[in-house]
Amino acid sequence: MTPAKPAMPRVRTTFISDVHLGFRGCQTDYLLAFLNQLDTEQLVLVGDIIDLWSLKRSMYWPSSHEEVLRTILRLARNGTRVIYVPGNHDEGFRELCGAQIEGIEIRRDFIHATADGRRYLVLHGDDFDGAVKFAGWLKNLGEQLYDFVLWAGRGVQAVRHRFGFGYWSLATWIKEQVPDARRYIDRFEHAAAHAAIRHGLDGVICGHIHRPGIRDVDGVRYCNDGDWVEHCSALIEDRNGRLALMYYTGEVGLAPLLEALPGVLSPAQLDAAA
Ligand SMILES: [Mn+2]
Repeated sequence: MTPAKPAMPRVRTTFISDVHLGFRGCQTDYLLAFLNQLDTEQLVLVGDIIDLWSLKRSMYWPSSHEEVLRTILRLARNGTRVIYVPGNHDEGFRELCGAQIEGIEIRRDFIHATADGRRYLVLHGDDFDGAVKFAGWLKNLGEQLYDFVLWAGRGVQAVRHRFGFGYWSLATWIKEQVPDARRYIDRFEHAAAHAAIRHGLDGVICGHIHRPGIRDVDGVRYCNDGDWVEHCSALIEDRNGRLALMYYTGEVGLAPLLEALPGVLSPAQLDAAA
């Protein structure tokens, strides 16, 4: 007898960004495993889903990248509300803001109301590059060097995997060694938080800097859903409106990870509460 598949907790909203399809650094295996297990009422794509800059530099479009798009379209067909907020690497899609294509709503930004009534500004985050007034490590390092570091990191990861070590990102480690990195992140977080304050909202949800995090900044909540190049992270809203970050690098099934998030009820707990 095969053991019963653990039931997947249903979450209210899943935010992901900075997937960078068309770029070699995209962790499609983990992302596909994540999306194929996920049971979410809403999926919000917070920008840089397709990396048009990278595709312009060199055409790279393996079937796994195509499969990510197919999986997202399938979720939309099967009743998940999908909202796409283009970022700077997929800026071309901003011309389609306001349109609905294959059931996917395309928006420049929008206000997300959580189940407990809090209101968050959702946008990619490149809007704050000007306010940060600091080129940031991505530009300092240069796109080409970032590519190289991610490539080298995959080599390191392959060796680690062979010897049974878990996922680890060379690019993240390098950025942690850059003294100005923390200053850049602080400025970005403050600029994002102040956009929420200006609009009289409870918080902001964004991506862009490839740095997942949830923090209270100047009285509002700053949430960054991270990326699928280094961190393989998502921001999850449970049925009660609580927001939590999760990381998925495929070592275990998704169900136990979701159940371990604060506030996410397992199907059994939901039954007991009904
Ligand atoms: Mn971006």
